[in-house]
Amino acid sequence: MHRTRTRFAARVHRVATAVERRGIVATYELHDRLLANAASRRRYARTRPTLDEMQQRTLARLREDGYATLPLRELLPDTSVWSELEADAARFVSETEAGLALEREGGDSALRRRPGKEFVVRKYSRGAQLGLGDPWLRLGINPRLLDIANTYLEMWSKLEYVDVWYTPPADAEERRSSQRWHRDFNDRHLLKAFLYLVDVDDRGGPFEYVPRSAPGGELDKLWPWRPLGENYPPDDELAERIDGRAVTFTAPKGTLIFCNTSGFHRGGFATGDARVLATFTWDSAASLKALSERNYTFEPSNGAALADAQRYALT
Ligand SMILES: O=C(O)CCC(=O)C(=O)O
Repeated sequence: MHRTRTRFAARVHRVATAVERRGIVATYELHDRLLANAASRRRYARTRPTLDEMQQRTLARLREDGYATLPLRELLPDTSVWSELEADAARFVSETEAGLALEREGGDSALRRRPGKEFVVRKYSRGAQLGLGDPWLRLGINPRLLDIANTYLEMWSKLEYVDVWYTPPADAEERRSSQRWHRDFNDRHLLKAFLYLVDVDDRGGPFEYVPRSAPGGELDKLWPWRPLGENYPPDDELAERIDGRAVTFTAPKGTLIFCNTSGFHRGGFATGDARVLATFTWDSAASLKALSERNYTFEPSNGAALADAQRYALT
């Protein structure tokens, strides 16, 4: 009797999960085609930003290959922006290294990690309350970056994730989770940026990407992106299919990598030095309705002037 009930419960659970998954997919598609994203597309169409030549070059590369890189200082020549980011990153690195030393001695630290991806220490992880005093949040809505994101996505985007990551050299032999080839689950309308805060060589866990594998690219049929789809194909099969076409981003500190990570990518398998980077995700309102959740709450401050597209990105 007990065995029968258990089997029945397992079946109910399976059916309930399948129904729930169908609901999530339907909600996403509805918001992508008809509701939230339709409104974001209209907003974008009414107020298309004007891009300068460097932004246009970045956009053209993104459209062609799904990625584009440039030194941050070329996009943002104001040196005070970089100095503030660098000082904040240095504080995060020294707090993280102190926490890691404590853990090595058997103590408990307050370092933030996520289950399943413990190899990354995060400045914010989830539940951060961020205002315009935060230099990383400000970078995520800086019009020099946000205008590229919105033009690439052809809609007003949402800044879904902002964080700084410290990835120590791997203590495992094998690649795990995002160190393996995968497509991000968040959205088919997706742009990420990674800003290297240290020099990253081939032993520093460089980011890697398969050009033209994002939706609309010539390799988009390889284990294609789907809402709640199977995003991690067997590594050896993928390696065989892409046949050496992946790009490895070894690059100096200050390099900004824009990338549509609904295409195949991996990284963070550091074997030499620790890797430190800031990361930003812009995606669509439909993603926030169904597939993803912001990792921060925006705390507006009185009197701070935000353009409409910036406010939209944060709320
Ligand atoms: O750490 C990396 O280089 C890869 C990160 C990644 O997979 C992601 O942000 O989706």
